[in-house]
Amino acid sequence: MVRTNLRRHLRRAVATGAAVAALSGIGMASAGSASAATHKNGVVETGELGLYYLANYGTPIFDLYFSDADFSNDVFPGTGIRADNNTESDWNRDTYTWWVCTGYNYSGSCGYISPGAYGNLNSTYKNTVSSAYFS
Ligand SMILES: [Ca+2]
Ligand SMILES: [Ca+2]
Repeated sequence: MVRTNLRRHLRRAVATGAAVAALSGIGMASAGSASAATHKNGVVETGELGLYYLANYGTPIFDLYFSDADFSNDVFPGTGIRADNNTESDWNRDTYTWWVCTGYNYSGSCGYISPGAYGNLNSTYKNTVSSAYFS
């Protein structure tokens, strides 16, 4: 139920920039009934960074609540698809800035995703992200 709603509203937000306000409203409304975000359950909850397998928020989703220095031991939750070097779009649903890096242990090229920001990863980060942290 929650997953379905999130996906529907995310798609709306992507399709029309004007829906961003509505998306925020949904997040606040659900915060009262939902508990803390569940790390790596395939749903981008409040406080998480979502990294998507495909561009334009195509699922499955690798969702991070904690920083992860090495994606090589991760798959997209519920799948056998590796998360390392395999993500094409992002959604920062956190109040912190998240950084994604092309190398392990936050090395290589690192780029930031501001709180609330979402988009397709550019050519530097598309299918190259191997670690991520918030600050
Ligand atoms: Ca989650
Ligand atoms: Ca890991």
